[in-house]
Amino acid sequence: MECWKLIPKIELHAHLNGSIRDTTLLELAGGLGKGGTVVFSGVENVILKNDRSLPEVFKLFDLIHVVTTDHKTVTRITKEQVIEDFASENVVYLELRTTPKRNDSKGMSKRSYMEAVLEGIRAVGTVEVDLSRELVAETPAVNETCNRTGKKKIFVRLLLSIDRRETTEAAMETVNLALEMRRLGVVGIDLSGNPVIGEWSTFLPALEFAKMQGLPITLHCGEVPNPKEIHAMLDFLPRRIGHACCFEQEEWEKLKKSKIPVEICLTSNIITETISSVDVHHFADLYKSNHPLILCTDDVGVFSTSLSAEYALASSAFGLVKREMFQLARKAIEFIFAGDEVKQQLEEIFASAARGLD
Ligand code: 6MZ
Repeated sequence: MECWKLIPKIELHAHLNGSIRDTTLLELAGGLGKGGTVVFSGVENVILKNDRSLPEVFKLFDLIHVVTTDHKTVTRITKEQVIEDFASENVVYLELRTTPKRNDSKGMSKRSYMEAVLEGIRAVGTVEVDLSRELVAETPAVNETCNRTGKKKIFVRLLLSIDRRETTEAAMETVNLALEMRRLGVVGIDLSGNPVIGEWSTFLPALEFAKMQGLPITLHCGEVPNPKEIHAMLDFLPRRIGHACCFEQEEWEKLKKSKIPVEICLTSNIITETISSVDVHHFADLYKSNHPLILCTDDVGVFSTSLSAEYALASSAFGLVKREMFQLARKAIEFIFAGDEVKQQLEEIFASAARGLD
């Protein structure tokens, strides 16, 4: 695993509340258990369960949200669990996605939720975080994964997720928030949530508006069989899609023609049984066809994985050697939502790492 940890990596599909360590969730649930808000033993069983079907995953998310959704906790999980954990994996660019949440009982609006996320990112002290274009302009370019102080450096950008349970108005509120927060590191919009809930037509007006405003969009697409929706999503021409598990021949043809990059989350797909085993995973065909793809984690906490573990799995399952895996990681630069300046800096990081390969 150490060799996969050492190569620089780009993470483009990671959900904030899915990326929390079990130990932290248990600690937080323990606190709520003492206050009588949750029954700790029940929560413990759900958190420590290893095999999770797709419907069970969404029940778990509802539970995680009970445990995490107050400003202080959102700040903490962003700082400790997510940014520091990804940096320790040698992730050099992280596009972290999260669903802005309104929670009246905690005095939380979608905006104040996002401010708590930003506070968590800014509070990171153990690694140097590059959060927005403005900061890049102020800081001299550093071409290595470590800066002058010897700290690791990670670029972090945010995607705001629209949950499939939301109304058109709520989705529009998220898009407007993303537009307002563009200067603060928000680079795009994601559509996610339980794939058996909600209609494409509900989210389309907000997604079209986002596209019109120049916000890049990624869609969870084909996590369950739904040919009509898959076709509509591909016709929308998002900048990327996630998963693409339940495609039929016609959909594969359309996808390949479109060249829309696919965010691949191997362990997530296997644990949720959207793909029966890694040897029949569509990664192999897409890779062979030279279709743009990016190896990602989805939810490192929920699926007990890491980006290095996903690289190790892909390498062993599909017979790819270190240099090929390195190229796969490097190619992801093309598909990030941040601008050319960041791409240029990432190119330099990978060029420098390539010299030390083998
Ligand atoms: C679809 C997923 C997901 O936004 O609260 N999410 N949506 N498919 C998946 N694959 C298993 N994994 C996570 O993070 C948790 C939310 O991300 C979405 C769900 O809406 C979940 O509630 P945030 O930070």
